Amino acid sequence: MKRVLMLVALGTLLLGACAPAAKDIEASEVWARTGMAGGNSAVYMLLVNGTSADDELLSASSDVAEAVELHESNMGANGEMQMIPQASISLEAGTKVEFKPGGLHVMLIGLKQDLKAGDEFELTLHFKDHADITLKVIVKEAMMDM
Ligand SMILES: [Cu+2]
Repeated sequence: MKRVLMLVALGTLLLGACAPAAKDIEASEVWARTGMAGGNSAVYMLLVNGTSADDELLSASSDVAEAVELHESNMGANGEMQMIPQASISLEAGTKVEFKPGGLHVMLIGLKQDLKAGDEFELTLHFKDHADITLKVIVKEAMMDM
């Protein structure tokens, strides 16, 4: 009886040691730039697909904005930053996609409330295959414009 209990305890330890490697789709470093009610903001994150299946981010939703879109900022021919709406963002198995100022971002259009540094809100990601993932987003002051 005692030996069985010890084996169970050891098994739990081994499982615990394996846990940190991402075996799922996970988002980290999730933050949004500050914004005013009626204005816009953007959410940035590191999205990792630790599964063995390709997937796609199709859309996102949040209660803090009238509309949420997937955008990519690009330098236009005239030297001005443009934001191009993305129908979806490919997330191949074992890869990561970085959403950052000047690149991919989740655009929050028509904020229903001020987003001040330190505020938190929820954002839900919708995938082609994976179940929805709801994230806690922390608002920060951004150094760079878009
Ligand atoms: Cu945008």
